[in-house]
Amino acid sequence: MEKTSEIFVAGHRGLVGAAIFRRLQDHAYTNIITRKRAELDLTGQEAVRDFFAREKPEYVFLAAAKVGGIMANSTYPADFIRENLLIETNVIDAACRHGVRKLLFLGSSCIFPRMAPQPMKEEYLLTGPLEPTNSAYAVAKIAGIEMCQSYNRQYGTRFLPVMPTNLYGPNDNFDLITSHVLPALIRKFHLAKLASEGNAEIIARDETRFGPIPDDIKASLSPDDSPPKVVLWGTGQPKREFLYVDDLADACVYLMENYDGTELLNIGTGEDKTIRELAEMTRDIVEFKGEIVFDTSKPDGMPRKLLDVSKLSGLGWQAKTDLKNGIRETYQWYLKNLK
Ligand code: GFB
Repeated sequence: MEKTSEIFVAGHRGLVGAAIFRRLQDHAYTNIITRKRAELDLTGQEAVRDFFAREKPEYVFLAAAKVGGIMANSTYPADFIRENLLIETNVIDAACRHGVRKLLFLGSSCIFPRMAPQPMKEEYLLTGPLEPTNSAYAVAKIAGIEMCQSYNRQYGTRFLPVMPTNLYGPNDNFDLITSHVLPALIRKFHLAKLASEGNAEIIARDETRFGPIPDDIKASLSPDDSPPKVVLWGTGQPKREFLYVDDLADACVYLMENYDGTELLNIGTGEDKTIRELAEMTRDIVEFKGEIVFDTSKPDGMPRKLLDVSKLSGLGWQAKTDLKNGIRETYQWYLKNLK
C-alpha cells in the first residue's frame, strides 16, 4: 500500500474498524475512505456497487459485520446469518468487479469445530460440527472465507481471510445482553461497585450512555445487598483467548503491508484463561470488593477456543498488549465515556 492509496475501511465505527482506522492514521495513510451506515448500507447490493464504481478503492479492510456475544448470537441467528452473508457477498463481489488490489476479510475463531483440538490450526476448518450457540454466524463467516478463496481462484484476486480470536478494547459494545464477555464484566463490576458505594445517580447516567440495565441486574444493585455480588453466565470454566483490538488492527495493517499470500491466517495471542480467571482479574482492576456468582442456567458456549498462531508468528508478527493492561485501558475508556 502506498501512503496515498485509496483505502476503504468498511465498518469504521465498530470495535475493529475504528481500531484499523486509527492504525492507518498512525501509519500516515492519507486517503482513507469511510462511510457511516446511514450513508452506505452494505447489505444493499446496488448501493455497494455504485459506491465501488464511484470511489474505486484500491485496498479494502472488510471489518463491517453483525457481531455480538453468546446471547445475541443464540437469540438472533437469522439476523446474524442474513446480514453477514449480504455484507460479505456485496463487498467481496464489488471489490472484484472494480479491481481492488487487495482485500482483508475479518472472520472469527468461532468458525472452528466445537471440539477442535487445541490450539486450533487454520487447517481444522470444516473438520467437525460447529458450536450451536453461534453456528449461524460461523456459517456466514465460513462462507466469507470460501468466497475470498473462490474469487482468488477464479478471478486471480488477492483477498485474504483472517480469523481473529475474541477481541476487546475501546469502542466495544457494553450492552449487558448483546455484548461479549469482557465489556459485560467491566460494566457489571463497575455498576456493582457504584451500588455498594450508594452512587445511584451515576448508575442512571451509565444506563443513558451504555444502554438499559436489565431488571434482574437492577434488582441486585441495591446498596443494602450484602455482601454485594455480580452474577455471571455459565460455569466460569470455558477458556477464551483475548486480543486487544489495537493489536488486531496492527496485525491487519502489517499483513496488508507485508504479506502477499491469501491463505487463511489466525490472529491471536496464543494464550487463554478461564472465564473465572478473567472475571477475577477484571474485578481486581475495577476494585469491586464483593462476590462473583455463576448462573449455570446460562450457556457456556465452546469449552475452549485457543488459536494456533504459529503461522502468523512465522511472518514476524506478535501481539504486544498484556491482558491486564488491555483491560485497564478498556476500563479507562468506559469511564471516560460515562462523562
Ligand atoms: O464473549 P462471549 O459472549 O462469547 O462469552 P463466546 C464468552 C464466555 O463468557 C461464555 C461467559 O462462556 C459466557 O457464558 N460469560 C459470563 C458471559 N458472563 C457473561 C456475561 O455477562 N456476558 C457474556 N457475553 N458472556 C461469541 C460468539 O462466543 O464470541 C460469536 O457467540 C463470536 O460467534 C464471538 O465468535 C467472538 O466466545 O462464547
